[in-house]
Amino acid sequence: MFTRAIVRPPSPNFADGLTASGLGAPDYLLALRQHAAYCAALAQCGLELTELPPDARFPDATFVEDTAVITPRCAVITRPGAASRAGETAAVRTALARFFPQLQAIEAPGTVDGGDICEAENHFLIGISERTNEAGAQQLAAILTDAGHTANFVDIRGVSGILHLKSGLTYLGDNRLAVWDTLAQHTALGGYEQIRVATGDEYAANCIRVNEYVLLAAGFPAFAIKLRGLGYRLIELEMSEFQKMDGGLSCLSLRF
Ligand code: CIR
Repeated sequence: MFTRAIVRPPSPNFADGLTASGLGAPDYLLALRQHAAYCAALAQCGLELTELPPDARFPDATFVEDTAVITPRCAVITRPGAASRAGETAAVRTALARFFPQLQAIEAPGTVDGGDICEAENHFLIGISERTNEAGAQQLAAILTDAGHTANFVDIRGVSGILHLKSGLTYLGDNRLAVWDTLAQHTALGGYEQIRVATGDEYAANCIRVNEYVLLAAGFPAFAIKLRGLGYRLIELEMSEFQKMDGGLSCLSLRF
């Protein structure tokens, strides 16, 4: 069960962040409304939110998930793989220190983006990507295993169109992964029941299980029907402005 989340609304220069989506510039006011609806959904799931102030020095800082990895046994400040995002961790470190006196951290030359880390019960899938390098993945795996978790690596550098591991998959609970067709054969993912996300619906794979609900991007009716058919209670959220900046549902919060 999650009880808390950290969120950070987009700053007015949100459109200056990194993106390769080719979907055009986001509308800031619409992004704010979508962010508010996202926060309301987390509250509906029973979470108490800590809201960090936007910071115009870091237009990607609304994607707060990338700055930390939090488990029931440890909390780790990451070292984001994009130079423009490095400074985002300071405010998150301060906020998390309240809840986690023993914060750990990824050190140079390691880089880790939280979006590459998928928690599946006690096991962690660690994506190695353009953002999370092997040194960072090794450091994180060592921290997690010291804490009593298990971890393995999923190298996604050859998978086209993926930014982070969790752009392409979500752990739904009950040994189930929602996963892109193009990732499904990955050897590291063989042990899970796979709920396939069809080509064309890729953005929907970044959903999040939060207590009794699954939060899902709006606009993917076939995938929503599939999840409802499996018994999940869905909250569908408009995410268009975050999608333009290559961000998904998971990236907008740190849940613990
Ligand atoms: C970036 O490229 O870093 C941001 N524009 C989007 C980050 C999305 N984060 C995530 O998927 N965890």
